[in-house]
Amino acid sequence: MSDRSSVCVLIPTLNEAATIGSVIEGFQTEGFESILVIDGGSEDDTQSIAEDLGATVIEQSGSGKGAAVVEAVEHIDTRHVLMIDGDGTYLPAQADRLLEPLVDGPADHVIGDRFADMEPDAMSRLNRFGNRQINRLFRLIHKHELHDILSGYRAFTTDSFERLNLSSTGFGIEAEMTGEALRHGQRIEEVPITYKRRPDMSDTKLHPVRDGAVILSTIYLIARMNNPLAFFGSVGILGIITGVLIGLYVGYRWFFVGISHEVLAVVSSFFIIFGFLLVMFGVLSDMIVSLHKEQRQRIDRLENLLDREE
Ligand SMILES: Nc1nc2c(ncn2[C@@H]2O[C@H](COP(=O)(O)OP(=O)(O)OP(=O)(O)O)[C@@H](O)[C@H]2O)c(=O)[nH]1
Ligand SMILES: [Mg+2]
Repeated sequence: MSDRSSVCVLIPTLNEAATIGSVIEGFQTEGFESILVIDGGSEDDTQSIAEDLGATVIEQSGSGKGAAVVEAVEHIDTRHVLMIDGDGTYLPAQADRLLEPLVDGPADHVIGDRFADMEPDAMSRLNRFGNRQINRLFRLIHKHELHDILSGYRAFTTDSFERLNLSSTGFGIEAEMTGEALRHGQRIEEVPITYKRRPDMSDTKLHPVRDGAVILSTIYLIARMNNPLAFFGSVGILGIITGVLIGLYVGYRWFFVGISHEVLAVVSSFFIIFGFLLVMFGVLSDMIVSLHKEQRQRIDRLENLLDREE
């Protein structure tokens, strides 16, 4: 069992009265004393239940899970943070699985992989499909083998979290944390966990279509920083393909029908030139990112050396 005193359990909540009590008690049974609930202004008894059990409760100043997590970490002064949803879908008894790679091993950020052991109806078909596609896209962009980047059960060092540039206020936060951690060269590990379904009397806060779109646009924006070639290149190649298709049509009409389409020919050239420019821009940005990464690794090494000497 890892040392509990270096860990703060962080629980973002919004109307989770049905489950918050058992989540907190679960962690107390496991020996955790520092439990911080960051509440989004629940209209049920979430806050009072948590307070009665001895947890620290803060009401967030803005709104959204992402904003809540960022605000909460500012209040934390332990070395490690264990983050979990308040909806009883994750098991406090599996805390050590997430903490061990952090406390004993080399990891900076540990993600609980829900797909390792998921109750059959824990995720709707739409959510499961969306999750899988999002993970696939993320792997494609980052070339890093992760399978559940949107998991809400994770552990990280407070230090490593503070280095991330996070701007997602809502459910984009998990994707952004993962992408940012990779961009900063942090060591991410995935461990298998159990994912249970929400109890009947509690309501999800996730809107699959709206939040799915937010998450996808977050991933695309992170790609701009981590893999600009994919970001600009994909749009560029789309432009080139569009231009070539229009060009083929113009050529066909000219050769076989004898009609010339000057305006379309100009549009086609525009798309092709614009596409090439974007791809070139992507290649150049990619070089800048690589150089920047090298410099940052050097700075990180120096920082670590200085830390050790102090
Ligand atoms: N502080 C705060 N917490 C929030 C907010 N929105 C959601 N949460 C909490 O964030 C956690 C995750 O939200 P869920 O609705 O469970 O989202 P999910 O796990 O992706 O979806 P489910 O599959 O339905 O469980 C829960 O503990 C929510 O209570 C918010 O605006 N502010
Ligand atoms: Mg949940």
